[in-house]
Amino acid sequence: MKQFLSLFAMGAVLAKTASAHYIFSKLVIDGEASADWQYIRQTTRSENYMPTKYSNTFDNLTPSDSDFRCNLGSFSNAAKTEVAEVAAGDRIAMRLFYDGTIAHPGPGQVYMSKAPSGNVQEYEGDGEWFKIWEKTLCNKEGDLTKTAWCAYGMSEFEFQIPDNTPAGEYLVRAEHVGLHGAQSNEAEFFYSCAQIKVSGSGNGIPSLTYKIPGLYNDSMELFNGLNLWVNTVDEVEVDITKTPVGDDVWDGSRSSALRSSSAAPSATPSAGVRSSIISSCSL
Ligand SMILES: *[C@@H]1O[C@H](CO)[C@@H](O)[C@H](O)[C@H]1NC(C)=O
Ligand SMILES: [Cu+2]
Repeated sequence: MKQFLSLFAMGAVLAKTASAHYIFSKLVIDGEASADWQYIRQTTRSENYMPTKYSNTFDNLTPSDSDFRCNLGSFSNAAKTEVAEVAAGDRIAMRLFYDGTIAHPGPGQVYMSKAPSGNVQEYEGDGEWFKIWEKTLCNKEGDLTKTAWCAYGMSEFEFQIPDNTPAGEYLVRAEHVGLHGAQSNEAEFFYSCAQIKVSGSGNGIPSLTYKIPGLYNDSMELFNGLNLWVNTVDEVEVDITKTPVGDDVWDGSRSSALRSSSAAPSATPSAGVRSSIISSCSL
């Protein structure tokens, strides 16, 4: 955020406070929030809400590392993290630590990965990941540095486990990316993973899968080069399509998903998502 200090001195001071940052710590099932880290693997970072970045890192963790899967050291807590039972088709949510809100501009997404052994508490997340939820630009006329983004002001991501998800144990990785520092290769990634056991008789096959790390890199302009204060909404959308953020989410089907030719953000946030938008500027 060094550039910010000179450009936006007031905002940048706020940016240094913990309240500007966030991490998903609670799983919400049937409207009821779990305890922090009951179902979500706790990171071993000294300040768990700090972002992961490509440069000017907090503790050397970058999106190119294995721990970009579920956050630093979190696999060491996997065995003591419970596994939540859900049915395919259920709507669940991942909520932020301290009921914080997302105070950075950028996309939010949820990925899942099935534990090949059947036991998610032993799964490092080195298998295939697929995307089940995506929120990019909801208000294209809005301020790209704030409320243009669907996720801005949210305190949780609410999403559906696709109807046809095969039964088994999965990691569910919620992620928000703050793009306010992308002009200096300092996009900020906030993410963690829940452990769930999906029941049902689903037989869907995710057609578009990713590895983590490998999902993103800093040759992608969205994370390194984009400038939300300078670029147009069209330019932002083009940059989105050149990353997995622009890929279609898997809807549970067996047929292969087509890669979208243009970003197709949902027009409205999902019904259960809190829509309170915070008005203060805390970069
Ligand atoms: C970054 O990702 C893109 C898209 O997957 C890929 O084409 C490119 O080769 C990658 N660049 C590096 C340096 O890994
Ligand atoms: Cu920040």
